[in-house]
Amino acid sequence: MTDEPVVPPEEIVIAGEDELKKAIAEHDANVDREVRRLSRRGFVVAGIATVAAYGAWKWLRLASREGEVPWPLRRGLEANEKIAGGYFSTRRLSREFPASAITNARINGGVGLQANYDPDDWRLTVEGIAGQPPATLSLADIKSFPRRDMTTELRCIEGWSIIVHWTGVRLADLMAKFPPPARTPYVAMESPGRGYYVGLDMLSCLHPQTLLAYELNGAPLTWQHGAPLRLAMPVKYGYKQIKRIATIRYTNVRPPDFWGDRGYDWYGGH
Ligand SMILES: Nc1nc2c(c(=O)[nH]1)N[C@H]1C(S)=C(S)[C@@H](COP(=O)(O)O)O[C@H]1N2
Ligand SMILES: [Mo]
Repeated sequence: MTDEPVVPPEEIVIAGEDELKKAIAEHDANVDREVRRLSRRGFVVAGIATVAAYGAWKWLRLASREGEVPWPLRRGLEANEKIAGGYFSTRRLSREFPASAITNARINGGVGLQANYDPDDWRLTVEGIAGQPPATLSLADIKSFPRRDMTTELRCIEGWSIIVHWTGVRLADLMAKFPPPARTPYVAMESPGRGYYVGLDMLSCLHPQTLLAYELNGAPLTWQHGAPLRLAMPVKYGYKQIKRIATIRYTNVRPPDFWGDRGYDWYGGH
């Protein structure tokens, strides 16, 4: 394979990005306040970062349907949550790699996936669109948006990383056609039946390297990689990159997150 020059994607200019940042910070602060309210009710905690993270987790747990899960302390990730929220910029790009850097794909995490499904039956529902009922899209509808390619790192929090060539459409392009109400801070994504689910901040969703991907390393996604459509989001760890997305929902309430509910940092940036 000959190496193409690595061209950075063109910038996305978000009208009112600072305002949106403020809205996300305000909503995050509400989560932290709720956390502190709960922590006053007798949680034993060490340090403000732990208070916030534990509370946020507790708060998210209340909204989750999962059973009791022990709380693994992950101080590094708790610090990460604060940093990721405060300093994120859609202009800070993840590194892109030449084709020669692509590594073998790995499969990790099959929650919410099944082998025997018919991609023709698949639809994506977008909920919470400003002033409009939910939109239902087929894969052909998704492919009508401009095709984007990128070769980026997929980093799993378990300690491995691979270089992947992704093809898909920018989430920001889809969101321009189906816009959220102004200053909406969060986006929830779910696999069919909510088997797997992630919560994302709006700025990360508008990042130019956040793709709804339908191909991996030049071939249509296999079911293990999340066919027909999954998130490719190099600014976040793998656990945020939900496979087989069925629902995208804009929301003012910080959405629960499958691995967030199990103790990982809600932002999951790196
Ligand atoms: N639906 C679903 N999406 C998921 C997961 C999962 O279990 N179910 N695992 C996540 C994790 S932890 C990682 S590291 C990546 C791995 O993507 P890959 O299997 O395509 O390498 O998928 C993410 N998306
Ligand atoms: Mo992962």
